[in-house]
Order: sequence, then C-alpha cells, then structure tokens
Amino acid sequence: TTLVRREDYLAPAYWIRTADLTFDLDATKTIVSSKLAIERNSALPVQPLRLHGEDLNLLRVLVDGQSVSFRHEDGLLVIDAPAADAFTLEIRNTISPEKNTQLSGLYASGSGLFTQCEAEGFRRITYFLDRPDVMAVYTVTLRGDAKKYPVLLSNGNLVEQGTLDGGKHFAKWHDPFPKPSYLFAVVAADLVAREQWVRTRSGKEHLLQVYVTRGELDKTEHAMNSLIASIVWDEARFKLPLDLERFMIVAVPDFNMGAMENKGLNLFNTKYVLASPATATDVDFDGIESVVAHEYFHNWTGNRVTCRDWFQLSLKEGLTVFRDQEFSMDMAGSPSARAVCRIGDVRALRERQFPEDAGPMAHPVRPDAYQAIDNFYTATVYEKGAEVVRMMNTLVGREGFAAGMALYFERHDGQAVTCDDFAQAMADANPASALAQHLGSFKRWYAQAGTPRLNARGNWNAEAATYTLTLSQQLPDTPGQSGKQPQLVPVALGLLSREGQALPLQLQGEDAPQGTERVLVLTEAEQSFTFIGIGAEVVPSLLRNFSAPVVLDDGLTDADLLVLLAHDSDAFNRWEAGQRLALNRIKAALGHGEAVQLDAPFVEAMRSLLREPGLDPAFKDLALTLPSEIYVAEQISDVDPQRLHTVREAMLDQLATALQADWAWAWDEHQVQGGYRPDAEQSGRRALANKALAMLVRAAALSGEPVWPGKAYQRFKDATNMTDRLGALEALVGAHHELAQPALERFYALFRHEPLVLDKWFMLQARAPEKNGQVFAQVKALLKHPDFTLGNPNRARALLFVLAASNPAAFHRTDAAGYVLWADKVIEMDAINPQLASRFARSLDRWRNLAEPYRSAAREAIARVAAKAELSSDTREIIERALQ
Ligand code: HT7
Ligand code: ZN
Repeated sequence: TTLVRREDYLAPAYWIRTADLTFDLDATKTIVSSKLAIERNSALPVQPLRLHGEDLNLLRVLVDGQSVSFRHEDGLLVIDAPAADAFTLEIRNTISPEKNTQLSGLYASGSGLFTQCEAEGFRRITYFLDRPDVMAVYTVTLRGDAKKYPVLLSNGNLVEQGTLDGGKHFAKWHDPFPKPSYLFAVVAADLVAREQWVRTRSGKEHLLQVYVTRGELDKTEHAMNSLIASIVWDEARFKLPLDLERFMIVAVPDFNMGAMENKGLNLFNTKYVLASPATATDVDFDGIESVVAHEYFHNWTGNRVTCRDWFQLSLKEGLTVFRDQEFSMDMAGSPSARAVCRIGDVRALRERQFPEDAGPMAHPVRPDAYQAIDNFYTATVYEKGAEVVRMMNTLVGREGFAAGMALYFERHDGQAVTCDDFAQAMADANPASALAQHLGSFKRWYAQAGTPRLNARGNWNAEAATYTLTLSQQLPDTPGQSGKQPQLVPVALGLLSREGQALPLQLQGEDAPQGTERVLVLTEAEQSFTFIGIGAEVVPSLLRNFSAPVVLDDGLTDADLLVLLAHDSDAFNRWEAGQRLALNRIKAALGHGEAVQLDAPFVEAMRSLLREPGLDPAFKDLALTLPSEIYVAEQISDVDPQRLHTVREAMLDQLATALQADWAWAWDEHQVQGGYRPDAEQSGRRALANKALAMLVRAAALSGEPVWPGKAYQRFKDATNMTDRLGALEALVGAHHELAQPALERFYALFRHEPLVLDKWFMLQARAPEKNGQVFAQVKALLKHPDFTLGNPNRARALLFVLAASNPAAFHRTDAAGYVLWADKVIEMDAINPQLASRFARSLDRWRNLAEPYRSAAREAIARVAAKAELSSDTREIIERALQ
C-alpha cells in the first residue's frame, strides 16, 4: 500500500475539457464508450498520459481515431506518446454493476443502477483523470431496457430522448458546468417522482424532482419541502441562487454514506429521503432536512468552487456542514430551539470527533497523508472543520462572514482551490478582524491535530475591584505530530454574580462596559484579561455556545455550576453545567468503587429544571439526559465499560425514582394535541414526554408496579406516529420489561415490509442497555435473522455498528466475545464492501484507553484482522494505525 502525501501535489499533466460518454446499461455487463477532448498542460514538461482505472475490462483505445500503443502500470493506463498537444481519446470498456458490492462506481441496488463517484469511484466506470482539479463538460447518452429502466438520468439538462430497437430506449443529458469526475452521476431505474416548479428571485423557473420507487411517493413531501426551504435560505442568507434548470434527488436503498451532491442529480440514502409520520421519527425528519440542505448547499460550496485535491476535503465539507447547521438553527426558529440544535451538534462533536482526535486516526482538518481517501471522510474533516468555519464566523460576525463568502465566490467561482484560499478570502474581506490580524495562528487549526486543552483561572481582587482571567492553551501530541504551536481561540464569555446576575463587562483600558457578553481572543500560549468594576466574587461562564472546539478546565466548583445551571443566560452553558454536575458524580462513584448516592442539591436542581415554567421541553430533555457512556469514557483513562455502565444505570434508576412524581407530571403536561408536525415545538414535547415515560417504566420495573408499563404498551399499540411508537417500545425494551418481547414481535409484524423501519427494529435491540449479557446474545441471534444482511449498509449499521460503536457495555465484555465478533465481521464485511468494513473497524480505535482485561483482548482481535493477507487498503490503513 502506498501513502499519498499532501506535499507531493502536482498539477495534472493533461486537462480533459469535454467528456462524451455513452452507456449501454445492463446489470451484468454495461458497455461504456468514452470520447474525451484532452489538452496537454503546457505549464509542465511533456509526459505520458496516465489514466486511472479500477476493475475495468478494456476493449479499445483510440487517439484521434487511430489505435495507439498503451501499457498498464501500477493500476494506471499509460499512453506514452500521445500525438499532439490536443487530441481526442476514445475508450471502450465494460463493467459489471451487479458484481459491484462495494457500492462505488456503477452498481445495482434494488432493481436499478446507480453511481457513486466520490471520492475515486469514477475510475471504476471508465479510464479517466479521476482527480478533482480536472474539470470537464459532460454529455452523456444512456441506453437501456425501457421496461427495466424507464427512468434514465444524468447531470444537467435532458437534451434528447427516444425509443430504440429491441425494447430499448435512450436519453441524452448535457451538463453545461465543467465539473470534476467525482460529481458525475447516472441513474437507470423504475422510479416515480414528486415534482414541483419553483421561481427563484431572478424570476427563473426551476423544476425540482424527488425520485423514489413506486409506492413511496407519499413519503417524499418532507424532502421536497426541505429542498425548497434550502433554496430560499441560501438565496436569503448568502445570495446564492439555484443555477440549474432542473434539480433532482434520487433515493437509493444501498448507499455507503448519507447522500451525494452530484451536480443537479443528488443521490440519497433512502433513510434521508423517505418519511411519513407513521414510519419516521422526529429525529429522522430532522436528519432529512439537514442532509437535503447539506447536499443542496454543496452546489455552491463544493460544486461551483471545488477542491484542488482531496487533502482540501474540509474546504467543502467543513463549510457545508457549517451551512447546514446554520440552516437547521434558522429553521428551528426560537433562541432556545437554536440552542437545542447547537447542543446536539456539540454532543456529536464530542462523542465522535474528540475521540478521533485522541486516538490512532487523529489527523488535522487538512490531513497530510492517506492510504485510502475514503477513510478521511471523518468527524474531524466534517465536524471539526465546521467548527473552524464557525470560529471564523464568530470572529468576523455574521455580515463579515457573508462578505467573506461573497469574496470567495468572486475570486474562485469555477475553480478547484484550497483551504488557504477560503481563509484568505475571509480575512481579506474583514481586514480589521482578529482573524485577519492573526491569520497564521488561526490557520493552525487546519494543520495541527488534537483537541486543545483550554485552562482558565479567575482571580478577584477585592481592593481593586478587578477580576483577572488567565487563559492558557496546550495542544496534546498526536501520532506523527508533537511540539505544537498555540492556535487562535475565541472565548465567548459572561460573568455572573453569585446570585446569578449578568455583570457588565469592561476590560482595563476601555472607557465603558461593552454589554454582558463578549469574545476574548486568545492567540498566545497564555494571556490574561482584566475586567474592572467587579465588586464581588463572580462565576465565569466561559466558552459560551461552545465558541471553540476545545476541552475547558475552568476549575469551577459544584456550587459555581449550580449557579450557572440555574441562571446562565447562555442556554448552552446552562446545559453544560448540568452535564458537568452529573459527570462529577459519575466520576466520584467510579473512583470510590461504590454505588452512586445522588445528593439532594443535584436532585433538586434537576427537579426544578424539569418543572421550570416557560423552559423549552426540548432543552429540558437534553438537560435531563446524563452524559453518555461514550462521552464519560473519554473523560477518564483505564475505562472499565462494565463498571461505567453499572454506575450510570444506577444513577438513572435514582433519577427515575426520586423524580417519579415530576416525570408523571411531565408526561401528562407534554402530550401533543392535534395533527403531527415534525417541528421544533412538537418534537420537543414528544422528546420530553417519551423521556418521562422511559423513566416511569424504569422506576416501575424496579418496584414491580404494573401501571406505567401497561400505559407504555398501550401507547406503543395506539401511537399514530413513529416517534411515540418507538418511544414507548424503547421504554419497555430499556427497562427489560416482560412486555418488551410481545411489543417487539408486534412491531416486526407491522413493519416487516418497510426496510427503514426494520432498521429501527434491529437498532433498538442493539442499543438496549445491557443486562447480564442479554443484549449481546440478542444481537448474535439477530445476525442470523432472515432479514439481516451485510450487503445493505443501513442494515449492517443498524445492528453491528450500533452494538460496537454505541453500546459499550454490550460490546466490551470480559470474555472478549464482542471483540471476536468484531474481528469476524470486519473480515467478512471487507470482502464485500471495504468502505463499510473500514468504518466498522474504527469502533475499536480507542482500545488503548480501556482497562484490562479489555485492552489486551481488543489488541488480540485487531492483530487477528491485521494477520489477514487479503485485506483492502481501506481496512488495512485503519488496522495498521490502530496497532501503531
Ligand atoms: N460528499 C459526499 C461524500 C460521499 C462519499 C464519500 C465516500 C464514499 C461514499 C460517499 N458518498 C457520499 C457526502 C457529503 O458530504 O455530502
Ligand atoms: Zn458534504
């Protein structure tokens, strides 16, 4: 296996200006005929033409109509002496979609054919310069059986269609925008579409289509509404219009990721398109809204301006995640609903990206090297990358950010560029900002891996009435990186009196206070900031709204945290204070080796939060959720997942019992009246009501009381939407109640023909809280279920990924059975779908943080996989890094 390095980037020796492709589509054998207009890059010395190709059966090669000699070298097709500086290359090859279980390139799913080209799938379709800085104008002719494939789609505009002999038909598409090969797409399937015409601000009419298999049209309304809302939002917020006459979304049942932003033809995992109240939860509806928006936003941030090379992936992904997060917040509406979104995003960052940054796969937002690029579609590139963009937004302000975006498009529309280009445009559009003044220090966020530790200590001087806050930062070593430099850290803060009052903030040297919240900019390893006019002890509320992706040590006591929990005007920090109070108790119990005995101040604080009039139910639900086992595991070393589970479960039992009357109140109080709407208001009520129900069933299971389990079963049967049905089922399953089994059977009988709902059925069982090994045993049994298959990524994720990545106590067993299963399945999956296998393999990334006997057993399992000779380079890279 070879390592690709960022510093080795060279411009392409040839450009491909136009690509004329013809597909004779057939699941067994598709013929691809390609005619490329190629030009030599005159800036470079004359070189052979080297084309990428993988798993192709080559039939012929012509240069300017003449046969030409070629050779194969390192998986490349090499033509040593192309005739002239500009020439036409014609290639014909065949591929077999039905044998393509990797789901990269052209593959069969259901009864249709679909493509996935990012990152390097186009080379599995035909020989090409399959790199993002080579952009061509595509014309695509699709020919296929009219019955099997009545719908034939590619990027751009339909220019011609008609019937052919032998029951076949054809369609010809032309995409006027030059694009990299990774944005190419083809669909040939039996589909139906929801259609909608929209008029954008310029007065142009555009056709929007959402294609699904027959019978699913009634599940496309939310996706269509989300698309329309995304179009409106991007025009309003960034003045970025829809540039296409036709914008298509197609749902695909077998899909490696969430969705793909192919120009004008977005392909989606069915999970992120199909939704009806009866089959999808509030979380699913939200997921659809944000993924539809994400892919749509890529049309500008990714497609109009693309990446020069794959090391720049965060240029499009970090920025587009930031955009979709902002969109979701704007859609949610109220300040508290925005905070709920932010808390969700930060939880995801801390539970996925922080562990990544602390483990063997730690890499900068802009990586330096990779073996398999598919392994770098990571939480770091996406979520941490979005935090980097968010910090820019914080530093230059909303208007300044919009100006930076405008300058970025003015400079780079139609180009393939780098992360530097984006940061430079932001800085140049905001020359007076801290970003521009400390651009070098800020850009270290792109170059240095690891999560910064931010230390903050305050000192109140009673005599001088000053409060001095000393901030310092330290960036831990990561594989291949040490001795790191300080990065620019924006620290949003407020100061509260001990009574919870927000204090005016005036720094030494300033004439007047500047509000009660501001952003301090830390650029050095250590800096102090002195506030004046502070006449009493304060409680600092630091890193408000999580203003930087760091781990904060502010030395606050439980008493301080209780002040913040009760009074902080920043909803994020209110939530954070509650999480820290809970974490302190879990850590104490782990340290003492004793059961948690929850103290009255904590229980009372939780009770008053739950009961607080006017507080958003969605926020209450989050504030009353204990830090997850995964999050807690990252805060300690020598993790014993079994012990951690026992401690956390005991704490949940106490919260369930101590607040029983309050949970009953919450359940009654938050029933939703009227028809189902997946909006922030209704979904918040459902979330809190379902949390209350789960707590009540938990308490009942402890006391043997039958009423609440009975109510849960009733709710499960009668629910008119999937959120409530699943919530009730999860309450029973989570409490290991005897009614869980009949409910699961009933659920299966109801939904066995709905693949996405069946995924939930598998998932629910895989994520149930472990008790005496029952959950693990159930997962093993489900692996033999006739509906289980590794061939469908959603199904594999529902059962195996959920077990290994989201249910530590079921997976990490003293008998190592979880690790044995992990190794078996990594190997089995790798032979079918390397991208999926390498992602699954990552569930043991943090093995070094485990206590014995887990650590040694995990290492042994990883070593067993490493010993396999025929591993894919995707999986090999993960396994090798894990063992380094
Ligand atoms: N840009 C898309 C990435 C993607 C992908 C990458 C590797 C393998 C399969 C894939 N499917 C989609 C998704 C996105 O970020 O919008
Ligand atoms: Zn993306």
